[in-house]
Amino acid sequence: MTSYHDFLDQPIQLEQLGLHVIDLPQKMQFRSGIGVRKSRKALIVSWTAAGVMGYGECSSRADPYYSAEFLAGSVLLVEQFIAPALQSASTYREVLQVLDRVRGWPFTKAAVEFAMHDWLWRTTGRSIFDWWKGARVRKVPVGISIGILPDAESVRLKVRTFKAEGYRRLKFKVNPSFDLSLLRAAADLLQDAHVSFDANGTLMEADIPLVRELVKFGTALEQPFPPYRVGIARAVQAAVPDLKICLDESVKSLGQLKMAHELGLLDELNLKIGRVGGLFESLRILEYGARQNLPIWIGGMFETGIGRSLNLQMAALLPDAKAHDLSPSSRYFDEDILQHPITMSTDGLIDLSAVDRTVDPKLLAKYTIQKKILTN
Ligand code: OSB
Ligand code: MG
Repeated sequence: MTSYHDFLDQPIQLEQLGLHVIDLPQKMQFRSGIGVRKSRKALIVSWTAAGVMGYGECSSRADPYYSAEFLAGSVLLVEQFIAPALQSASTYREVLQVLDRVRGWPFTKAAVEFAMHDWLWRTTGRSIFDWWKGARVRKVPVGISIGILPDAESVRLKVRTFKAEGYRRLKFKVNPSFDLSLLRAAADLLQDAHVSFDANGTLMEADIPLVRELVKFGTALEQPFPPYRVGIARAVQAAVPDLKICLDESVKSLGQLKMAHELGLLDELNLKIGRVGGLFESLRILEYGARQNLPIWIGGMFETGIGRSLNLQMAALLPDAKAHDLSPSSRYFDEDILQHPITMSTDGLIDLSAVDRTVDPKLLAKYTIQKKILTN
């Protein structure tokens, strides 16, 4: 084999596809431009054959407010269209062909690929990452995404705590009513920190004054405008020449990334493996980024350890990234569904060699609120 493309020739088997809807309580609520969330409701796909079970997590939200995908729809899509079509697939490539036929729904399709890939890895010890030719790191630098907070005191407290925990970037969620005085009240603490902002597509031309203030921090502004509102982006870019844009929601495939890049709509990419439809597409995006000198880092969606451990493997292929949104599970959940929760050192690194991806079936069952087993 000479490249990760050849890995798609790997034969696969499938006896049962499992759909596990979990509801994992969060330690605290999280407010962003999207809304408020209190627990992680998600679909976990299991892929079983030859006595081995692989798992894949669908990162999208239960509601359609981040992207068009939503949990109940993901379950229906797999049940009615993907599972029946998988019956004839006998290689990795054929599974991707089944998934490619479905328009949209990248997170859901990716979860099926993740489960299959996990099964393949547990069965053969081989993974698509083995065929990546570029450099990689063993320790992955981590940043934290901070929800919109109610007052200056909580901002100071969080900033102090997260700096002490070692996070290498503090990413603040913002929206059009974001109160900059809260940040000013923490200016002394933020001075030596790497600060960035994520608007989750909520800003418009009217928010130029806010954008002007945010760019003073010198970092890219993540998904400032709603996806595909090129006119707004152009207008704000013209009004605020220092604006650097990091795209998230807008980029759902390599094709969309190329288009946005050619149109001058981004300076860096928050790559969520699920959002672009999976592992294979993500590796193609990594190659494009390397060729074009486009900075890429890996984003998260509050995954459980199942999704997080995969995100971390992808992040390891980006040696130049300063920080990825991949906080350890303990930040969100009292209990994860891996046997051993993922942990971060006080210098903000997660050591991949210490990540054990074994799922605890008892914990998975404990947090499962709906389950379907589809027999192939
Ligand atoms: O916009 O990056 C985002 C979580 C859910 C939905 C969208 C986003 C996020 C995050 C969380 O920022 C980052 C993380 O998982 O640590
Ligand atoms: Mg984002």
